[in-house]
Amino acid sequence: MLKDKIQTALNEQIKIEGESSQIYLAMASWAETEGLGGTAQFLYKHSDEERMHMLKLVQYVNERGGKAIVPEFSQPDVGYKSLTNLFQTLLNHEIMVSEEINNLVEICLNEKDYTTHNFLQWYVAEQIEEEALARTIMDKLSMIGEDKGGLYLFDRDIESISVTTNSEV
Ligand code: OFO
Repeated sequence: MLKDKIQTALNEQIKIEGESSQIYLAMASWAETEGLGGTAQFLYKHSDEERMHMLKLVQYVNERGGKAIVPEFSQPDVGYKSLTNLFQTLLNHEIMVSEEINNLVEICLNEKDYTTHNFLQWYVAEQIEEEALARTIMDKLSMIGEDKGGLYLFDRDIESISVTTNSEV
């Protein structure tokens, strides 16, 4: 049985993962309307993966005898100044999510809930990968600068990149 404190913290994380999915969906849609089809596909996949992260938490809470709360979401930003601005926003968001996961891990340790602590290790590993990928993308974009040919290749290549590379969701 989950302690109330753990259940509340997990439900907050459910909301964060769902919001991540909404944010990346809005980013994908923006990229699509800017003619950046590869980037849009990458972000649509990323949005789906965040939804799976949310789902995994919902099922975990319910399996442990708790009650998952399906949250309300606010509308995400729908416009970006540039691709660099979009991916900087994504990187900042992932850094925030990593901090939230770390806080959750700390709560589990304080509450001696080692089962949830173990469950959360998948998220800890996932955040390392997501942050690293976002930083690599930012490095590439800063190399490309205003070069249209570089941007064309970037958009073509990013479509084949997957965010989740380890284990199943
Ligand atoms: Fe759920 O991994 Fe990004 O936010």
